[in-house]
Amino acid sequence: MSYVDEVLELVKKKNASEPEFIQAVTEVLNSLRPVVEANEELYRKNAILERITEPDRQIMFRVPWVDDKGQVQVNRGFRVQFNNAIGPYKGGLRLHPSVNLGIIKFLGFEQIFKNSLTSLPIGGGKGGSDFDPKGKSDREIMAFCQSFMTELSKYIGADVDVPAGDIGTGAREIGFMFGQYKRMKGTFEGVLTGKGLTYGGSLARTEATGYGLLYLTQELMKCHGESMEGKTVVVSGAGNVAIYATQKAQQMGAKVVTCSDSTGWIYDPEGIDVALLKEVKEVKRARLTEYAAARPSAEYHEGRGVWQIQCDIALPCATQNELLIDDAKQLVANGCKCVCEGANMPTTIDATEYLQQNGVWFVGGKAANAGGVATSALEMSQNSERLSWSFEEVDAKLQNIMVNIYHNIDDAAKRYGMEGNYVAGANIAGFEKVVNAMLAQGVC
Ligand code: NDP
Ligand code: 2IT
Repeated sequence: MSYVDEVLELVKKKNASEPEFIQAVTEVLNSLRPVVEANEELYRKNAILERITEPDRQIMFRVPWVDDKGQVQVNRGFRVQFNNAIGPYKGGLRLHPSVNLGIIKFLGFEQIFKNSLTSLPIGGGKGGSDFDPKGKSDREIMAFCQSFMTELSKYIGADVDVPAGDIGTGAREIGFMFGQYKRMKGTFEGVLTGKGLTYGGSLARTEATGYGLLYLTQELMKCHGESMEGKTVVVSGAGNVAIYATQKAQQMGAKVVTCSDSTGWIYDPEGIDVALLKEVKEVKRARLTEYAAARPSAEYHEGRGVWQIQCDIALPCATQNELLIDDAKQLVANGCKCVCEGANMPTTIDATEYLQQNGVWFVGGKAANAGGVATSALEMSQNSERLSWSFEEVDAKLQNIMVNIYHNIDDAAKRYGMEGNYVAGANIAGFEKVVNAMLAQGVC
């Protein structure tokens, strides 16, 4: 049996109840086959694949908090510190009722390769809780965040592990958590990113994931002799990534005609009104029905359905496994040319393969959504030097990083005879740097 197959078997056996983690590892290891085969003896002797698929540590803890009725509630908190070969653990905190250890592990595992691709010194980690922020008052959110950070503060630090936002965790939650960390530790340090601008946050971090996704997509289109101008774009999600992806796509001259949330989706043939979407989602924290009610050109549909709309470019920006094989078939049938993932693992493995086999330019989240964490690393740099850079300076660095990521993954795919396979290119380019660092640092 090949080394890759051996380790895949082992990972499946050891993590049998974690389907998302197995999915993420299967995708990565399968695409690393040519690199592993070229270095099989060295990697096997050093147990590189066993080590990279086993987190340094996984922390699970109770999060008790009191709701507005005086009732004590209990959630489960997680932090998976996966790999710090190239820098302190770095990755977001997801607050969503679906969160479990397997989901946090898949996200932490992907973060290793994504963070490596940014070219900045950050390792891979992820955390969160099965807490559901929906419908909670600001006081309840604060009570949860304070309790969560009371325990998490024991394991993180500006040079140890630097969490940030993800689904359900935005500026409000980061603020409450930062305040509690400061109380627990008595130090004002860059222990979280995505902070408010008045206490160490970076300009352009809010926009960075969505903007970065479009900078990479634009470069991909350019390298195929195309531009964003006049293209029809379908976006899923209506959160941080989706909103700023939509905004940047429109600034580039494309028309974004959909968005979605956990209950339904919008088709707006005149183009999504970003100011209205921001008002509904960022300010009112309301359902998309409110968007439809305020916008005569928009249709609201219950359930899921954005992938059935005709488009040139599809940008999944909501959550994992939201673009399935039938959606991939529909996209291809409708003439979609390009799919770039704003979310983490939104496309299933069979859907990814179908898109690739049918000539769709497909860039996975590890490359396409790396702009968020890259800008987090820029926030860490600013915190370290106790300075703040202008929006233009951060945005220019972000653009540069995303263009470089595209060329690095394209080159890595070509080096291994897989031109156009950006999934393999991203995994290989991300892996090479981490492996070099692991080998240099010995058995640890
Ligand atoms: P938000 O919480 O801001 O938004 C998430 C959006 O997706 C919401 O519109 C939400 O609907 C929808 N959604 C969430 N879960 C589901 C579900 N199970 N089914 C259908 N819709 C769902 O999160 P982000 O925009 O920050 O994150 C979106 C994706 O991007 C995630 O995969 C995240 O890991 C990834 N990502 C985020 C980065 C960041 O910097 N924030 C960086 C890189 C990747 P509703 O409004 O109803 O809650
Ligand atoms: O998935 C991701 O890359 C994020 N949620 C952002 C992580 C970060 O540390 O900014």
